[in-house]
Amino acid sequence: MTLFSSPTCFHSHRTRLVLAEKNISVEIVKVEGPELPEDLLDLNPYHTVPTLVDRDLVLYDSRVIIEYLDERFPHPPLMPVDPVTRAQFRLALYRIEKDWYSLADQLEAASDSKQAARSRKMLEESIVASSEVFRARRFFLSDEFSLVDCTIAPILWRLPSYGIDVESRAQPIKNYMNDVFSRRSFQDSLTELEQEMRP
Ligand SMILES: N[C@@H](CCC(=O)N[C@@H](CS)C(=O)NCC(=O)O)C(=O)O
Repeated sequence: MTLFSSPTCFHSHRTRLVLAEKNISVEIVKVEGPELPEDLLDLNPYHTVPTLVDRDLVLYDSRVIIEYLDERFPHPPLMPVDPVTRAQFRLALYRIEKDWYSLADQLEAASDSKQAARSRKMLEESIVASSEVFRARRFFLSDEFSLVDCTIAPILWRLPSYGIDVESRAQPIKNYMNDVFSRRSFQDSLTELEQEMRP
C-alpha cells in the first residue's frame, strides 16, 4: 500500500493518523512543492494529496480513504456499528469538513492579512463554541477514539501555527488535546514538519 502524502497538510495528516491507529504498514511518498510525482499525475485526475494506492485500487479524498481503511482493516474499529450512531458520526464528519476544514483551508490560502484574520477569528470562535461537546465524553461524541477524532486532531494540532489559542479559553478542549496528542498513534502520525508546529 502506498500513500502520497504532504508532510504539512491536515487532509494527509488525518489519513496518516488512521493508518497509525490501525498499525497498517504503508509506504509514504512525500509530496512537497509544486512538482508532483509523475505517478500521482497519472493516478489522480485532481492531482491532490492524500492519494492511496492499494494494489489496483486508487483512492483520493481523505474522507473516502479513511472510510475505506476502517472497513478494510477493521481493528480497532473507528466507527460505531449501530446505524443511527454511524449516521451521527458521519454528520459530525460532514460538519467538521464544512466548517473547520474549509476555514483552515481558507486561512492557509489567504492572500491578504485581512482575509486571514477573518478566517482565523471564525475558526477560533467555532472551535471554542463547541467546548461543551468536548466536555461531555472522553472523545468527540464517544468514549471510543474514532474517525471523528482522527479528523479533528490535525486541526487542533495546527492551532498555534495558525495564531489561534483555544487552550486558555476552553479547558475541556485543552484536556481533549492533551489526551489525543499523547496517544502513541498520534505521535507516530506526525511528520518532522508537523512536530515543529507546536513548541
Ligand atoms: N478534499 C480533499 C482535499 C485535499 C487537498 O486539498 N489537498 C491539497 C494539499 S493540502 C492538495 O493536494 N492541493 C493541490 C491541488 O489542489 O492542486 C481531501 O480531503 O483529500
